Amino acid sequence: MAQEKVTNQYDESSIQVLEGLEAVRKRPGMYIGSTSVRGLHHLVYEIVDNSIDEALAGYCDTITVRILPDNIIEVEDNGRGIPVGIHPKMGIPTVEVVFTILHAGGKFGGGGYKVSGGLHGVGASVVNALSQWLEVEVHDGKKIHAQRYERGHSCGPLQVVGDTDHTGTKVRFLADDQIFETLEYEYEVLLKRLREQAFLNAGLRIVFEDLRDEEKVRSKNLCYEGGIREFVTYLNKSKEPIHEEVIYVSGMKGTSMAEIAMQYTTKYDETLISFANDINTTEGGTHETGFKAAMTNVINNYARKHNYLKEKDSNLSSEDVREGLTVIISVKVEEAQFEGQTKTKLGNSEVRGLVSSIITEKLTEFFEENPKIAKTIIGKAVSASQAREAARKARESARKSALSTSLSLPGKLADCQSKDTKYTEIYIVEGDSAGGSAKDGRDRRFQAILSLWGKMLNVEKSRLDKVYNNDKLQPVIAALGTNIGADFDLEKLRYGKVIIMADADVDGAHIRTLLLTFFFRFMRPLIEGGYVYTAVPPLYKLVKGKETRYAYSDEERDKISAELRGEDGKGKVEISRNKGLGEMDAKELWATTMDPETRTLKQFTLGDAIAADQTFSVLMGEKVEPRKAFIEENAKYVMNLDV
Ligand code: 1YM
Repeated sequence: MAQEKVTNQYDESSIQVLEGLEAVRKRPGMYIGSTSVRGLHHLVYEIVDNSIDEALAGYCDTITVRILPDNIIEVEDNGRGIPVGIHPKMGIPTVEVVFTILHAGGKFGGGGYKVSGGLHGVGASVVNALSQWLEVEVHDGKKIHAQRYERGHSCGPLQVVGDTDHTGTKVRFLADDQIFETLEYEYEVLLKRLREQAFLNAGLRIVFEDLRDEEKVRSKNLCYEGGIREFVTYLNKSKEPIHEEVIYVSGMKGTSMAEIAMQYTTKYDETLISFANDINTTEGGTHETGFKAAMTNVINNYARKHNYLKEKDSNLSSEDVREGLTVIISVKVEEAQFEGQTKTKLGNSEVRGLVSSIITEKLTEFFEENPKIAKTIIGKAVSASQAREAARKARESARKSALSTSLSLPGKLADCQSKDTKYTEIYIVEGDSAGGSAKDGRDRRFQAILSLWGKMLNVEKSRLDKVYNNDKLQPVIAALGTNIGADFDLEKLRYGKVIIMADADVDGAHIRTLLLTFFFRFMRPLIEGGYVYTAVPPLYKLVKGKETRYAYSDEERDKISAELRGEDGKGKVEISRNKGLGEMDAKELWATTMDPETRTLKQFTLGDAIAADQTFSVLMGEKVEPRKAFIEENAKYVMNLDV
């Protein structure tokens, strides 16, 4: 019905464009990427983008985004309000054109930086087409003009519905359940994107409210006067910067502009996030390549000029100069070209030169004015370069020694006879006495034992080169045969199961955390593939006369104890706590912990490994406060472990 009414209003040429909105419903993926929860969130971004355009044009300073009950979205801004006058070509109010006609963009109003791949207000009609209903309200300073649409078609003419004393636009919509797999918005996902937009538009206030559950109302007031500088501070809040001030440089050329904010931390990885017209360019592009090339040049030139690099030294690499760097690059270009698989790669070639010249001029200037900061940064890059060189050497010597293959298997490895990974397993055992019992008690046909000794390695503080040379982890790498990091090869794994066997006390927990963290960071496919297990030794030993039984929990202990006493409840059952693996003899260890027929194994998941990794970071990292908090919080747990 609604459709008939609408089509009657238009002339021939506009009927053709009307079919455009049907095309959006037929192939939604082409317009918003997908109909999954991702596409659903995209609807919100499209409407918010129009408000942000208005902010960029300088007419709007506050945007409110609300998730209302039943997943209705409301976006409101205090801009000029979408024009309500009759559109000269279409003969209907411009606001109605904006919402009901799929236009190419750029035709309505000019100037400013175009977002969403260069289309102005074009998202509004797409959102409308993909909504069960949408209502728009325009405040023009005097009157409120309102119109409602259902699945893209207006339900009636634009009407004045009241008076107002301000200007702005309010849009409310319910996504179409005929189109989307789910209508449930994720608060955190929307928050992340809105926060990003607030950082990118310094001073713009974005209020975000989740009003779906009246008992769990969430709201955020996002406004950052410092813009992308504050973005860097925000990203570094749990890291340790090596210089206090966030470095900020910006510049313009023609109608394009670029700004860059950055700060180095003690971390080893790099966080580089780039935007073009407020769109996160995850596939990179010319702004990123310009930045990287110029950074490398500037830092090498400065290092040579001030003698941090001697003539004989080779240049610092592109990776070296960005180790531990957190950087935001934001560019605004009038005709942005988005390329790549997901249209998130910036193609404009002039931007490479713009970013590169800003870094070359302004960063050099900054270094000359702040020699202390320059020295710190170059020191970091030089040590990155040395670590890279050391890692390369260690890798090479590891490769060479791997040539003498199984000869280089560690001395503490008691290998098994079978080579068939369908059956083989390796027990990694902490401590020599437990290792001895395990070696004697095992089924040598398919069970290998590796005893670990030597100092504990602080993985958090180590780079790859230290891992290669560490006397505790080296035997593990050699025994498993897979190598590590970029050289990891699952095909070369020598056992079908990797079983960590350690005591149920603090030391045992420590070695488990260490190994799991190590696997997580350097042999992740091992955990992802479900190859890593922990053996579960018994907690109690129960003896009555000649009969010995083992219990793995308190409940089991009580049950077995009752069984042993028998019906008459007579006879003394001796119950002892298992002190440790080292105190079991070979037979006991086999019967309780190693016999595939009776033992319990717990398979480690990626979740366990991530938790271990975090525990490790906290326990071994450089920050004292979180470590203290962690230990206090877990004191009870640690004591329980320490049986
Ligand atoms: C909650 C969504 O869409 N705000 C918004 C949109 C527009 C304007 C202001 C606007 C733009 C211009 C002139 C111009 C749009 N207008 C158009 C079109 N908020 C929201 N606020 N006057 C007002 O660009 O010249 C498209 S979007 F085409 F009608 F001008």
